[in-house]
Amino acid sequence: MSRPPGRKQDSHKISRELFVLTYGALVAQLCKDYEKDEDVNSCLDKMGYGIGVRLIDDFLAHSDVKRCRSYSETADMIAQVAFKMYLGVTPSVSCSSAAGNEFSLILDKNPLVDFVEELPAERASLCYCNLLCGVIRGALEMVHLAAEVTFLQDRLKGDAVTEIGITFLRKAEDKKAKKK
Ligand code: MYR
Repeated sequence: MSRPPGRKQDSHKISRELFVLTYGALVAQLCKDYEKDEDVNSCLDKMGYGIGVRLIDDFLAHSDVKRCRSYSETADMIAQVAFKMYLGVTPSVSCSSAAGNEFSLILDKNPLVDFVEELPAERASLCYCNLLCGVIRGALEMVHLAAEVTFLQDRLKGDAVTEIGITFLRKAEDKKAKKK
């Protein structure tokens, strides 16, 4: 039996909406469980890390990407391939350090907050989407790239854009090589 056109797109939309709503329920539950925003943020980051270390296999299996030769290529791949694949958006990328290891992903649209108007006043330090930082950190670690990933700006907090900062840290091998 043939499928009516548009059906697949509809089901993707529904599952994305379900995912976004489920994510909101998760954050709401963590806010009940933890009084301090910092604890919620850290919990989301840890959960994201656990997802990232598993997600990388799926990403490499389905994206057909080659090994990146620079931090810049890796940042572009995260924005153009991974974000597009899993969230349906493509952040713009800019390098923010002379050393070439710090990048910003700027999201004009963040699907994870589709149903969120604003953060409650008593949750001003909440990084609502902190799970994403953990996902990126965990995935990168699996390809031997240590990185710090944090939200630098957040539209939910009144900033003009949402910006995720990725700082690639020196690889363990680089440090050993320098000591010799
Ligand atoms: C390589 O050089 O071996 C490839 C590096 C690929 C890194 C891909 C990291 C994926 C991050 C997933 C983020 C998903 C966010 C929704």
